[in-house]
Amino acid sequence: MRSTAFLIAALAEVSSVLGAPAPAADGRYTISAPGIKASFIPYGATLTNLWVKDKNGKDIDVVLGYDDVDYYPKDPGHPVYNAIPGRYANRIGKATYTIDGVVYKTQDNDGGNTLHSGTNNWSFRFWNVTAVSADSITFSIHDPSNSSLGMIGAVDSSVTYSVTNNTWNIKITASSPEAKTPVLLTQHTYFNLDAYKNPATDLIWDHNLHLPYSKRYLEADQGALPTGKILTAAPGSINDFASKPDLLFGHSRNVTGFKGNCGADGVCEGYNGYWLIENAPKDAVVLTLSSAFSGVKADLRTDQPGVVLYSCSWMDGSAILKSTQGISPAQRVVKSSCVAIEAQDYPDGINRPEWGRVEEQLLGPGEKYNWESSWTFGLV
Ligand SMILES: *[C@@H]1O[C@H](CO)[C@@H](O)[C@H](O)[C@H]1NC(C)=O
Ligand SMILES: *[C@@H]1O[C@H](CO)[C@@H](O)[C@H](O)[C@H]1NC(C)=O
Ligand SMILES: *[C@@H]1O[C@H](CO)[C@@H](O)[C@H](O)[C@H]1NC(C)=O
Ligand SMILES: *[C@@H]1O[C@H](CO)[C@@H](O)[C@H](O)[C@H]1NC(C)=O
Ligand SMILES: CC(=O)N[C@H]1CO[C@H](CO)[C@@H](O)[C@@H]1O
Repeated sequence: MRSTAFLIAALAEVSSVLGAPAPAADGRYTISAPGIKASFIPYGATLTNLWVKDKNGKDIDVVLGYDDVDYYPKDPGHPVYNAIPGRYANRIGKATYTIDGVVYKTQDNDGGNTLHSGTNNWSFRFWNVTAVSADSITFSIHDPSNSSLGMIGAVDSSVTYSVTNNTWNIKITASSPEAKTPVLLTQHTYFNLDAYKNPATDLIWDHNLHLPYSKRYLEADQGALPTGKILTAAPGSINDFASKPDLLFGHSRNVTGFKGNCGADGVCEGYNGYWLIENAPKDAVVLTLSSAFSGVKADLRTDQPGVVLYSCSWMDGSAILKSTQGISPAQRVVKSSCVAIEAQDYPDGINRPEWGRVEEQLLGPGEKYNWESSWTFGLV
């Protein structure tokens, strides 16, 4: 009798003949191109591993995650590791928004606000794999109307990840054929470009961060909800990443206010906010993250008007590392040891007509949502 293992092997052979890789036994799909290799799982349309070359020519896995793919849905912390949160990422202020005079209440799951759409969050769902090749994979999701409180009208979305010569490309599309609804998507990617292998520190503060087109950022309250005000960072000040290409991410680490710079009445250290990308030429690199230790440099290009930076203040040291990362089995994902970088539209823009983003953030019949970014890896 033919065993399941035999059938899986036979299927893998057929698909490799066709050029389409089958998933590994644990369900992970791996795609590759010169200088880059990436693995994904259907849960949350999640990137689990991203290997690029370090300064010694070695492959280094630069994103956070778990070896055990079955642990992602169980993880009580659920940091949205490299997944697609939706249908409206980040916060909806006071768990309320209004379309054409009708007030909608969403779920309060974040101190009075809605975070990542509450129980409607796409990062907790198993997406369908709708296309796969040696260097590309597409995940799709059908999100029924009101499948959580206050998000009316079905939304269909898909994300295509592909790799080409040192570059990870991400394209997201969505449509909302039944009703006008808030849609704001992102790839919630967590980096540590040293793969936790720097003996001097696991903290992210020695990475360099440059956002040449991001002098301005959104002021936020203690709950990380934008207040509506747009502020300009003075050169060298705590929220400045625009004035110089060689600023350390933690350049203000020892300045009063660094602890508390991201709210929670002084408890959130570092960054959890939104920087505008303004007057960037088409296809310009809008953000560079790099590390002298590994020598890896990551350049972001995006069609989005800004980026969320979150420096992992809420990581409590309980999450384990992948076997591809770290230098000791005792290492954990400690506070401020990573950075999530999320290219997206203005958080809570549906509630801020003064920003002029409301129409951009509502998707309705006959319209198409498009989101595109890429990360190109090289050496510093
Ligand atoms: C996956 O596809 C099936 C069949 O079309 C559909 O019933 C299901 O809702 C889809 N899953 C998601 C997450 O969209
Ligand atoms: C959406 O679901 C909630 C329950 O979760 C219900 O109270 C509300 O009436 C529903 N809204 C619509 C428009 O169906
Ligand atoms: C691939 O990338 C490297 C480094 O960025 C570059 O030198 C090379 O020309 C690229 N090759 C192709 C085929 O684009
Ligand atoms: C900032 O503080 C850290 C941790 O206390 C320390 O290691 C570092 O030397 C300080 N840097 C400066 C420039 O004072
Ligand atoms: C934070 C939060 O609301 N998480 C929810 C995301 O969605 C899943 C499945 O719909 C829920 O089980 C989680 O509680």
